[in-house]
Amino acid sequence: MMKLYWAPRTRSLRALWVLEEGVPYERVRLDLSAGEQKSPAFRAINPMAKVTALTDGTLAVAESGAICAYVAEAHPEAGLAPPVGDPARGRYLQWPFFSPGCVEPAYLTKSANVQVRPEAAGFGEFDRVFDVLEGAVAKSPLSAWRAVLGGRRHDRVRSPFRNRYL
Ligand SMILES: N[C@@H](CCC(=O)N[C@@H](CS)C(=O)NCC(=O)O)C(=O)O
Repeated sequence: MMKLYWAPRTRSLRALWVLEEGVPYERVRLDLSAGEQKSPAFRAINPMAKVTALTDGTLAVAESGAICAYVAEAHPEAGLAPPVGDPARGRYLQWPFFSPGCVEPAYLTKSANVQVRPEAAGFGEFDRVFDVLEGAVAKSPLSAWRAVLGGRRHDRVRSPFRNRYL
């Protein structure tokens, strides 16, 4: 059985959400304020000492986007991702990379008031990131998640998930 190491109000929510869409798994909650993410036992799973991480038998995967992709591939019967060869797969792969690659550095540089040349920054500039995101969402309110979930499970995104984990 897959085990997800998580903590509330963190990036682990991405992986938790995908698992909640219909894959059997076990949750292991870490207390970040107590430093449980820095324990030797957890560092053996994720040497970055950060949530989130997933184990599946003897293998371990870290990085929330990678975990989402791993879960979808390990459980094709759950219909979480467009199969290889499906034209929807391109957009499906785009969004898990867009968050750590564009959204997070855009927020971080803005909140730290750091100026970067748009040509040098992978995310360009803050407003461009959110224009692109809003454009995708405007096409269809759930388009990003539709992409992530392969257009099949979007009817379930308003599940009790929010109340349980946010
Ligand atoms: N790129 C990683 C980010 C992991 C990350 O930054 N985790 C934070 C919570 S959102 C964390 O564990 N912070 C606790 C610490 O650094 O001690 C992912 O997407 O999984």
